[in-house]
Order: sequence, then C-alpha cells, then structure tokens
Amino acid sequence: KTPSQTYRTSFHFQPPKNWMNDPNGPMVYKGLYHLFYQYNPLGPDWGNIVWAHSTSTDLVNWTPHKPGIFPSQKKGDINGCWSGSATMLPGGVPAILYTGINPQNQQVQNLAKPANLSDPYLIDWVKDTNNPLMYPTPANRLNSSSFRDPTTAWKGPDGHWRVLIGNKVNRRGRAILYRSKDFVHWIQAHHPLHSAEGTGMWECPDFYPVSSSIRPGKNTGLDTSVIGVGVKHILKVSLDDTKHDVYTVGKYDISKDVFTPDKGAVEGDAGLRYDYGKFYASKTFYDSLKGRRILWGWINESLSKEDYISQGWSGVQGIPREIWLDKSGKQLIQWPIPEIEKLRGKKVGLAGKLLKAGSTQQVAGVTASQADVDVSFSVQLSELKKADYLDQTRRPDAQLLCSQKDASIKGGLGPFGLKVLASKDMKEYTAVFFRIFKVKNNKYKVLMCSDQSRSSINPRPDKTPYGVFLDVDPLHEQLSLRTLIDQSIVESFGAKGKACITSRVYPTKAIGDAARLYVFNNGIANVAISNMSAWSMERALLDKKS
Ligand code: DQQ
Repeated sequence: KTPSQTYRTSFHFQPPKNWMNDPNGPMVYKGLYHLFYQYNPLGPDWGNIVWAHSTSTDLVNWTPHKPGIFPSQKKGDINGCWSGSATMLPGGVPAILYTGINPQNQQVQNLAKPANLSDPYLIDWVKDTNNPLMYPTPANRLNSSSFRDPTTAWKGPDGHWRVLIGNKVNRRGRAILYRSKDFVHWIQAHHPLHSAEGTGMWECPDFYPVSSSIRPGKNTGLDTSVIGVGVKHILKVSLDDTKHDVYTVGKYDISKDVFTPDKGAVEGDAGLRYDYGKFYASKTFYDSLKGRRILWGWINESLSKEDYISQGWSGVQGIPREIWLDKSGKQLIQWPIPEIEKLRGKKVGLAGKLLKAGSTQQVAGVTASQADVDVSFSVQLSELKKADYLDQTRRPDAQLLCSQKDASIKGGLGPFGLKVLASKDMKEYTAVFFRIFKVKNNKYKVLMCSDQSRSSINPRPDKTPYGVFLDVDPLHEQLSLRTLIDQSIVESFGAKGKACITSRVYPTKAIGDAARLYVFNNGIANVAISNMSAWSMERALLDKKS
C-alpha cells in the first residue's frame, strides 16, 4: 500500500478517490438500494459539489454510476448541487429535492425526477423546469446563505406534502416548513415546524416517525408519512457550529404542524447525539424491502487539510445502522445492518472468562486491522463495590472525563474494554472502554470512552478522546460493546446500541498485519467476559462493476 492507501477502508463505503461528505437521497427503488453523496469530482478537498451515485443489492457491496445530479440549470444549481433527500411519490416515482447554489450564490431548493422509470439504476435525472421551487425573497426574508438541505417529504391526511428546510435567524436554529399539493408549487408555512434558540444553523434536518410499541425481535421501522397512535417523531438536526448530529424524541401534531420535544428532552449540543465521535450530516430512509429505518452518516477526517489533500481522498460513510426507539421511549437504539455480518470470516471466541484486575490479553487469530468484535462483560456485586464515587452535583462531562482519565489511569472499576489497532510495542493503540462509577442512592453510572489520544505516534491528526454516559444498570445487566474496526475507523456501539462512538485514527505502526487486538482491565476490581466473538472481516466490493 502506498501512504495514500494505508488508511483506506475495506468495508466502510468510500469512492476510489477525492472528497466525499454528506450522504444524500438514500432510497430503495425496484429492489436496489441507492446512495448519493456530496462529492468533488476534481479533487480531495470540498468544492465543485455534485451528487455522486452508487447502487447495491445488499448495502454492503456497491456499484458506482456517473453522478446523478450535477450543476446544469442556470437559475437553480449552476454553482453546486448540495444536500437533499428522496421521497417516494404515489405510483412509486422517486423525487429528489436538493439545494442548488444559484448564480448569485444563494441557496435555493430544486426538484429532480428520474429520466427513465424502467431503469432500476436510475442513471439519468431530469430537473424540473420550474426550478428553483423554494428560494429567499424580500418577503420571506430568509437568509440566502442559511437555507438548505430539504428532508424527505411526508404527506398529511389532507393530501398535502410537507418538507423541512434547515435555517437559522441569528443564533436560533429553525426547521422551515413548506407545503405543496403537487410537489412542484411549495408554500412556506407561517411558522417553522420547530426552532430552538442558541443552537446556530441547522443543517441536514431529518424528521421521521418511530414506533413506540416495540415488539421483541422486531424493530419495525415506519414510512415517513405514518402518523397516529403509538407513533412518536424524531427531529434530528446537524449543528453546524459543533459538527454534531443531535436529536430529540417528541410529538408531532399534524393539525398544527408543530413538533414538541418530550418533557425533559434536551435540545442543542448538550442533547442526545447519534454518535459521540465523528458522524455528521446523517440521513435516514425507510427500507420498504425489510420494513426498517436505516441511518447513513458521514465520518469526516481527523487529519489536517494539508494531510488529507496529500492523501488524495477524504471522508468515509459509517456502516448503515438500523434505528428504532428504545423501550424507555426516551432515546434511539442503533445497530449495524445485519447484512454486514456476511463479511465475517475467521472467528475466535471466548466465554465465561475472568478478566483479572490489571490484566491485558491479546485476541490472536483475527485480522485486527479489519474486524468485527462483540464482547459483553459482567461484574459481580462484590466487585461493583470497588467502583469509585462520582459526584454528580456538578453535572460531570463524559468527554472531559474520558480525556482526564485515559486507559492508563487505574480506577476502582475499570477502565476495561478493548485496545484496537494496537502496535506490538503498545506505542500505538485506540482504547474503547468502560468505567463504572458509584453515584448517590446506591446507583451506578457507566462511562463509555473511545480514546484515540495514543492512536498514532504521528502528532498531526486530531486525537481528542470521546465519551458518553450509558443508560444501563451494571448490577442487573451485562455491559456490551460491539466495535467495527476498519483500517482507520473504529466504530463502536455500547450497550447493544444505546450509544455510539466513531473514531478516525491514523496509526503508523499498527497497520495491516502488524495491528493487534487486546482485551484489558486496568481497574482494581475483576470483571468477567461473559462472551466474546471476534471475526476477521472480508473486504466489501465498493467499486463493483454492474
Ligand atoms: N454539506 C452540504 C450542505 C450541508 C453541509 C454541502 C453539511 O448542503 O449543509 O456540501 O455537511
């Protein structure tokens, strides 16, 4: 591998070269999955943006096509085709609404439809001659540089389509609502569907129903227009200021077209995130083939601009995640699509093994640079008592705790977990681990960290550790961790998908066959590995010929 290829992924989606950012218009059409994405055909940095396009039968292997949408309409998009979404119109006709950059560099919204509905690959797209359909005017006073990223539209019982556009006024983030009868003529509603002070620009909003009646083993997803009893709604926004995808669970009143976050829901950067690491501008779609909702998200670089430019490419997509409402009704659960498991090759396993205080054990026999690891830990009551006390009166910050206490700092209970992409001399490793704390009223609090502070001896990449508190009870539940390792990506799912952290790392020694995988326990208490499976992962075909 040349240096520019060292960090390329084997099963996370990426184009052969150049810049990629947001996933766009994901959908299923005639049994094929479509993914479009923001792409620079001319180089590894952001610019010249088109909608690059790939299709797949399984969401794992992908066939590239020519860009589906690219600047071509003077009034609508001559200076760029930015993010947007697909909607299935009656009769199974896909329609794409996207942001175009017009000759005055204003952000406007356009419509495109397939040129040939009998082509399952949907290679050619035709733009509506009425474009742009939504645009800033003196009357609506919308700021032309903060008006972008249409959602998938949904249809109300009144037969009217509704769509959201990201916006801000000063520091107030807003989800502007438009309505239409024919999908071409759109009228701005008097009020945004929702807004929140102090949150800054809302990019790439996403708004969809989730089922609140969870049946075991059946993670039913809902199509975007579903409303009614047993349905809650999720509003996700991408916060431009902090580059975090945050969401709230709430109620959508379609008669007033208002979304109200549930009581206690936190809005803005302190709210719930899809991922506590690198994951941005994400978008869900309803997979009608399997009755589930799937989330795509962009994993950006931790390299400096200079370094990703010399590497010749930038940006990766996370593994598509199934997404559904947790039984608490308070948060989402996310889990890698099961299709990814067909890339699993050689497996090593462990069960019922004590991971003694202070021990580190290599997991040999798998390709540690390209692996899927699923481990669950359990802690006995006698050991739980050794947990350190955490004072919650000053609202501890998870990310800060993870950077103050890295994997080398001994605690009462933990750190314990995985060291991935580790070099033999341990000069490089990324630690994904838990710490359990005692809090008031005989309760426990679990911290999950993805710490890349020692991931590389190269001082240049950003190595800020990430962290989150998990809503689990270690006294009655096992503590699970699933980590997908792919050359320069460490994508982790804590507590069966209650919290996710994705890290981008650039080791110099722990690459290819030289990378190692360990389980470790650097706490004073013992923990048990109730179960562990680790698989070498095969390479996906990301550039498959059709
Ligand atoms: N990326 C697009 C915008 C969007 C931003 C431009 C989010 O439409 O707001 O490439 O990453």
